[in-house]
Amino acid sequence: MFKRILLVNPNGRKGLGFAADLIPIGLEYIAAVIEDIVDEVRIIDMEFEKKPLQYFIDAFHPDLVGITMSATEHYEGLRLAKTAKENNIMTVVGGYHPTLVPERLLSYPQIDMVVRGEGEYAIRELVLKGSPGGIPGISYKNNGRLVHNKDRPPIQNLDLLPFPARHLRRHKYNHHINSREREIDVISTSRGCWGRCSFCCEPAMSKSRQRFRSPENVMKELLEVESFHNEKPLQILAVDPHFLGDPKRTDILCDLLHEHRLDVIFSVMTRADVVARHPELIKKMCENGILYYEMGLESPNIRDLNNTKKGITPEIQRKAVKILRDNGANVSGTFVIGLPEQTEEEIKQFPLYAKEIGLTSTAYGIATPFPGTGFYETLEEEGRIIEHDLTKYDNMHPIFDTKHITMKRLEELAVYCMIRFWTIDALTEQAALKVNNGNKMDLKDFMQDISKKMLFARNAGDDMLNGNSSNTIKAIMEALNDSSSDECNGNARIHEVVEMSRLLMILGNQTIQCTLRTKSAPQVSYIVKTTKRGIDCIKTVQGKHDNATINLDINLDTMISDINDGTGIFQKIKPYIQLLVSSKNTMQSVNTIRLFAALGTEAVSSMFFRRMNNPMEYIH
Ligand code: B12
Repeated sequence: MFKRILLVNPNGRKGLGFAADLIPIGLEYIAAVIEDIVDEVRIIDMEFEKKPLQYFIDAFHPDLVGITMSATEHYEGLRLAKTAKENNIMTVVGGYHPTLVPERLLSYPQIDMVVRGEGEYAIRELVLKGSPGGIPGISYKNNGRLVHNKDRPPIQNLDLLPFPARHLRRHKYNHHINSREREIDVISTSRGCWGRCSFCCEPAMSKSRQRFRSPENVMKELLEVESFHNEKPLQILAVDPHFLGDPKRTDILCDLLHEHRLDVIFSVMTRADVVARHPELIKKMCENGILYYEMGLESPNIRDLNNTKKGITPEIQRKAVKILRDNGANVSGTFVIGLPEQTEEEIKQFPLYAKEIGLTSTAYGIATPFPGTGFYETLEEEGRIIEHDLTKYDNMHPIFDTKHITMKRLEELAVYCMIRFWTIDALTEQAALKVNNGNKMDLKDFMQDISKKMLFARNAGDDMLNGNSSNTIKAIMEALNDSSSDECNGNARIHEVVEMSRLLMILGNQTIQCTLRTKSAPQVSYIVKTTKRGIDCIKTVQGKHDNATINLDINLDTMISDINDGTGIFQKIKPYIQLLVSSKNTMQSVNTIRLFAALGTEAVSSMFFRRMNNPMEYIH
């Protein structure tokens, strides 16, 4: 029997991991189910811990170390297991990646056992028995021979599982893009997904079957989560791959949410076809705080949708987005780029399509054949897998040779799509959703929102392009050039959404031109025309126009190297000095100072008014 269990989440953020801290809910389920039969179980999240695993082994003396792993955590997981083995401790790994490639993991001397699929009952039996023989769902080594015990049937009654052991958390998990006014948590209301998408690991993990908890059981956990966070306002992500897998159940859950009136905003991931079929339910969900939706739309092209067995059409995508938008929801659509048949011209249309159908947020994942999936095996047989470093299997790096696009170009296209989508009108649209109660958004909050998004893009992008900023700049400039037009688009409504009357009063009538320069691409300028009443026009133009009253020049090459190297005060003010220097004459310099003064006044007064509204802030 095992008595002291140490569960470990390896470090290594990837992609969306830079947007929010990832709560290891899988390990919390594992811990919850063995807590009553062991002396002690602990969870350590190496993303946050300052000390190495050896420190925890010395302090806790575990007799079993369990590690959760996704493909990108393959090497880190193996490194942690090696440390455990050097201390003669038995090791077990679980999660999507080990489930898909158990033999590969067991080929390493430091891995003793792999739990395939859902881990709760397998680990409980393992802990009680002290060895893996005959326990369904476990693969292990017996005198050097690989043994795969029979599959464990998926858990049918999920209500019988204890709630995740949140009380074992040693860290505060935060969102890095959304407001910090809400604490975050996660909940799992179902397991699996009935979709058969070829690029997803779910068909292998859950055999395309979905099982559900009862709405009453979910509500009971939500009340526990609320009290765990001391009744503070919450933002909860449902980790279900397909939250709306059983619409009747969601309907009852909405009734319960209505009854309990928790201060919770929910984010869910779901298929577009179910949304399109249930407009009334969506209305009810939005009325009860289920306000953020992420749908895997994958592609506007029916060929891609068919090839990936997605089972939806562009008409369904449009309908689903419209229903959600009509109900005031935030609608994010994820697209998959770099599928074998796609061309560059097609991919460049994705962000335009995303805007056209009304998405408020999008992401463009690079098609990743995860080892153990049919997608991987087909490409491997054709000899097309080029990238074998598993840390790059994160939907952000090209892994195989597509028919029409080089791997380097595909990376650039991922950046291109993001920049092409996230123009000022998309940002305004998102701000409008946040203020649909009639109040305008604070300018400072709006700017902060943008800078958080930029920071996220920078961190995720850096990880993706390995700090190769010249590729990024090239893709950014290309997207900006492609989106340039002489027309002012609908984005001029920004002053209706963001509070900027003080700023505009000080600024008056101006034509502000912000020019982005770089060695490797033609320059692009943003032109913003302001009056005392509002912003008349924002447009992107190629090159630089002569009729501006304020000229701001940004050299992207030096700015990026400054950001990367500099932390000192001079480095911080240098960009402003450079902007002043870019004025062509005294009048332009005066106007530029006016712009900074207006921005400064705005920042100070918004801080002051906010403090007046929230006197508690004085107390700290
Ligand atoms: C929710 C989710 C997220 C959330 C995470 C939220 C959080 N936890 O805070 C968000 C949206 C942030 C996210 C981000 C990403 N995700 Co994700 N995500 C999922 C999803 C939908 C569900 C995972 C989940 O929580 N399941 C519920 C829990 C309870 O189950 P579980 O963790 O699997 O644990 C159970 C078993 O696996 C097992 N188990 C797990 N660990 C262990 C350990 C031991 C010792 C034992 C015994 C058992 C065991 O027992 C547990 C209980 O039954 C899956 C699946 C899908 N269909 O899309 C993808 C998935 C896990 N994600 C994936 C990817 C690629 C990513 C990103 C790289 C995408 C991106 N480019 O941004 C990032 C990575 C972020 C990072 N690591 O920094 C891949 C991983 C592929 C692979 N083979 O490794 C998946 C499988 C999707 C896919 N493409 O098929 N993701």
